[in-house]
Amino acid sequence: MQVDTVCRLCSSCCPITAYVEQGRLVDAQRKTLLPPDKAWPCPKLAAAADIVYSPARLQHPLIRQADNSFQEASWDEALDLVASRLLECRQEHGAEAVAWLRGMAADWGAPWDYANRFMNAFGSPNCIGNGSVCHVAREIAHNYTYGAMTIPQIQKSDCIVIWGKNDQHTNPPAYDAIVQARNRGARLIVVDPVRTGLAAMADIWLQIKPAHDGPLAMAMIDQMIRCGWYNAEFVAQWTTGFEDLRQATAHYRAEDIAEQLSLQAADIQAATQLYAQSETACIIDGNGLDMQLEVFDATRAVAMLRALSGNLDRAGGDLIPQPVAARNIQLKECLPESSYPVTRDYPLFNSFHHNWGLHAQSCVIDAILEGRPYSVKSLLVQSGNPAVTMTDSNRVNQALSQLDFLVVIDLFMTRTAQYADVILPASSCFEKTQLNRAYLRNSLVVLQNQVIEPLHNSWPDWKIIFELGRRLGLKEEFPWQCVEEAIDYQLEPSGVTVAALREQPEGIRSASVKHQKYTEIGFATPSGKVEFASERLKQAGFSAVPFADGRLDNPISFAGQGDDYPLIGISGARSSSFTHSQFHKIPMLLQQETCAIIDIHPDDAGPLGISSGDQIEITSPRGKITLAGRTSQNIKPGTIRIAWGWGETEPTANLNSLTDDHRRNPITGTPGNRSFMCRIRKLGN
Ligand SMILES: Nc1nc2c(c(=O)[nH]1)N[C@H]1C(S)=C(S)[C@@H](COP(=O)(O)OP(=O)(O)OC[C@H]3O[C@@H](n4cnc5c(=O)[nH]c(N)nc54)[C@H](O)[C@@H]3O)O[C@H]1N2
Ligand SMILES: Nc1nc2c(c(=O)[nH]1)N[C@H]1C(S)=C(S)[C@@H](COP(=O)(O)OP(=O)(O)OC[C@H]3O[C@@H](n4cnc5c(=O)[nH]c(N)nc54)[C@H](O)[C@@H]3O)O[C@H]1N2
Ligand code: SF4
Ligand SMILES: [Mo]
Repeated sequence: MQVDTVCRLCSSCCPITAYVEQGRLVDAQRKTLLPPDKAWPCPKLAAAADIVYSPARLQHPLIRQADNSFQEASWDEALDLVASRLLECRQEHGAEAVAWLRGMAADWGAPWDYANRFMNAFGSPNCIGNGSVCHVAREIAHNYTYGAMTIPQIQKSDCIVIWGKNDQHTNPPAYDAIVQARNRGARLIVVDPVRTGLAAMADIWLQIKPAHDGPLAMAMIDQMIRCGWYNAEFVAQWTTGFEDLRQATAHYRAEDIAEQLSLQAADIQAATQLYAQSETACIIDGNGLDMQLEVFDATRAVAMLRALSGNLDRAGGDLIPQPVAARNIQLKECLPESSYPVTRDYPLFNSFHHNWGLHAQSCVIDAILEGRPYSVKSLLVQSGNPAVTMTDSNRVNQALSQLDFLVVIDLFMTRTAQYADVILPASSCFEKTQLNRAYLRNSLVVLQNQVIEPLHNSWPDWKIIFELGRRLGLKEEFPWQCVEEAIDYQLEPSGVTVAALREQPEGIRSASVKHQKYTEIGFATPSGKVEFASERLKQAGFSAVPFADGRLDNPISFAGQGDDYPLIGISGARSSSFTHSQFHKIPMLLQQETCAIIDIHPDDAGPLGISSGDQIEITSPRGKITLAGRTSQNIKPGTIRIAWGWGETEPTANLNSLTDDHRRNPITGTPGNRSFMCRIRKLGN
């Protein structure tokens, strides 16, 4: 039997066909426009059955005993215990002392809405996602510029700019599209401090100094304006603040600043000319801009290039999405007016989108450890592994151990779950039907279909939340007996149903794709135009224009701490074989990548007597880790690249033991765990 569904082993949400024999998942293939032998393979999907049937899967609910061991329990026992402890906590400390912390795994679609609905109905404003270190921090910057996060139209583009993204490892459908575009002659510009596969195939690769993307974008804007390489008609009619932007960019002449970005002015100029003078051009921005202290203004400056070049919302440019008309089911209106979330200090980030909710995740740790702005005593962690993936692991681990009550909903016994009082075993993505946000974003709805029955005694996330809600007296809020009912309710305004989606596995388009929609409805900003200068930001005490003060220095964690930490540590890159902290115990995936590696340029390795294979200790002001060294020309001298995600299986290689959560972006609360100062030494010396 074969089942059309969506893979959720990572956030790419690829449409796939799953093959089932006698109720068992045996294989899965990604659907692609390319011939199968030409499509980029995904090792995680190839290992899907090994992941699903891994002997390490959690099989039953577990409850911690007085002697600290875990005892298997029935769902009734476990959920009754969770419900009674949450009610006790609410009684004693108020509902807001209960928080829900979400990782990326169970999706940002309906499962995110269910968690928000649950918390809002319970009375706590604290349902918090991890978007401050992921793409939501970029999304707000797009939003403040032209009202929505754009989608690059790779297939029809003459020039593709890849800015801090590595689709070859993180998004195979996009990678296929880039390769296809390249084959038909599209030009490629890559901005990345690392020589990735995409950088190697680029026409122009700007090997930027980590975390200096904002000034680079400003230099490109400066040149476009000075050379007249911008769409003057669009700018005159559809933008505000052009003159303010022009003045700000005067600080960022390519000739003056190139050296500080580790670039050549001529390369910046060539990239700008290619981008600006291509008939159509799109920009794919990525996680290289996230987790940076300057994420907001850097992304804003990049976003402004799209508007200046006239590529906004046109074929081959960057599409303003047409969201599917879905019901907002989060029940935010249930919260008392006086309540405020632990993320209170980031009001713009909290409110920029009608259903993104809260994402300044570091605030949860502040609340647990420091009672700031008030104490969180009980925490539910769903589909995330904060002990490894959140910034400054020592601080996070201290917080997890200090909680009165911790519930973890996961497939595996993670480092986070080890702190839990109750562990609830979730079903994998192949064991449940789900509505993903990726398919609510832009007109085409594709359903993630259940492929096999839930394994062991696991439950899908939706069922765990609905059942827990009902135990807390929220029967009216969770009336649905199956997920199909819930999805149909949410999709009702669009007219799309689960039954229809199952009939049309390629998806249902809720609206036909339109370009230049702004000519009819404007942009979703207060002025209805693209805002080079934002009055909203000014009113909130921030600079209306990005980088108006001409700043260039110190956007890296621990910068300015002297010679003790001379190297810039780059977090990443992601590997095709793993999703963050996941799958490092799956033998088939481990075969391809056996251990955590740090890349060091030979110029840095030589004087320290380092050769490939040596054990290298990396130290930052927060901690130390040890990884296997590899000399590499893929990075510049002065930078090292540290493998991501190994902290789950190798705690001594946990990258976030090095990162800093003190300094954060003032708008998004984003710490700088993508780039930070550190030092290295060869062990055994
Ligand atoms: N230094 C540094 N820090 C980073 C990053 C980095 O590159 N460098 N990346 C950041 C980014 S972009 C992100 S998104 C975060 C990721 O942070 P997390 O979301 O915490 O990352 P994962 O390790 O993928 O953890 C997901 C957990 O969910 C479980 N899981 C999988 N599927 C399901 C499911 O269907 N239901 C439930 N309940 N659980 C499930 C998995 O077993 C796993 O334990 O990390 C961030 N932190
Ligand atoms: N296989 C796999 N796929 C995944 C994931 C996974 O863990 N594994 N995670 C999923 C998630 S949650 C996310 S957020 C996406 C992220 O997907 P991507 O956005 O592709 O993220 P990364 O590969 O972490 O980083 C992208 C590139 O940014 C570069 N970079 C680092 N520092 C800088 C900088 O200062 N400036 C610039 N311009 N570039 C920089 C890195 O070298 C890297 O090549 O991937 C998703 N897909
Ligand atoms: S990239 Fe691979 S693991 Fe991620 S969703 Fe697509 S097929 Fe699944
Ligand atoms: Mo992410």
